[in-house]
Amino acid sequence: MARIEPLKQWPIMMSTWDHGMTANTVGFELLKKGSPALDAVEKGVMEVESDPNVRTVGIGGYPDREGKVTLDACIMDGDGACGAVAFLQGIKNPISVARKVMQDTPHIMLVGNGAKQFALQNGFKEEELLTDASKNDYKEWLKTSNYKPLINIENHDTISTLAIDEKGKMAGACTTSGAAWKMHGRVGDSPIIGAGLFIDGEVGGACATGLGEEVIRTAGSAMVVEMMRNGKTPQEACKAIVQRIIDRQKNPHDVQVGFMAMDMNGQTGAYSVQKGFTYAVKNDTIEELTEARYQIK
Ligand code: SD4
Repeated sequence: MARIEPLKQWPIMMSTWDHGMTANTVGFELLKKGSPALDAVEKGVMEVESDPNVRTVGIGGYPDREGKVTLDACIMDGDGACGAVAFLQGIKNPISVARKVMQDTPHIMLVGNGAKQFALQNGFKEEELLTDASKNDYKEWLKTSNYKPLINIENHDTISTLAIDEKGKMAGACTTSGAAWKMHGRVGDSPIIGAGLFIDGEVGGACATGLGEEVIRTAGSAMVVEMMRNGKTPQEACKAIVQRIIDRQKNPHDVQVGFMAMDMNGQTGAYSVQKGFTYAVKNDTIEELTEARYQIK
């Protein structure tokens, strides 16, 4: 019997939150020109990192409780190549530093001063990332210094993105300023391969946004990809990990986590703990922003 080939929807790109539309526009243009998925995801999220009005990624991101903007990012492709930086200060585009770590070092992750030193040695410019808006918000926050490390509706919006290029290769990227008012030195899920992002070229990819501690605890993105390997659709796999996270909570209403996934055919899915998680998808026929299904009504 003739084998029916599944529908291939590539090139395709999907990215978290409303600013995912911006990342997709930049990345998809590259995909259409035949650029590799790695370029598309890097350049797509750089656009968001470089926008001071996006308060949760790159320059202009909310600072930690000491008033410092510290950035986390990682990048990965379907062959298992990956790079990451964490607790990086003074460099606007951590995703590009992560890519350099991937391509030019024998390591996967550099953190803090070491990551900064590596960036400066590789031609990245040091910049003030604390904008006037962030300074003002920090001053306001200092009045109460209410440290509530829960990510719910406000203070989040990491950009994570997955893309498949014209050759059918997948890559993904994830970049964030992390939880607002976090402890100095805190690193979330976003730069951790397997937590904030995971790609397996035989199966597909997944990425996360929201309360990073819960994503790390469940090895969230790696788990979604493994569930897809075992037969779940991207949507079913995202739903299953969200349910696992909810089952661990005393008060699931206090927590927001969202996952987004794509298989190697370009079939997409997303799911979140609560209402409000949006994601953008773009290919030749679709350009849309969708609110993910969620578990807690
Ligand atoms: C973190 N996961 O640092 C990130 C924050 C985030 O949407 O994704 N917000 O925990």
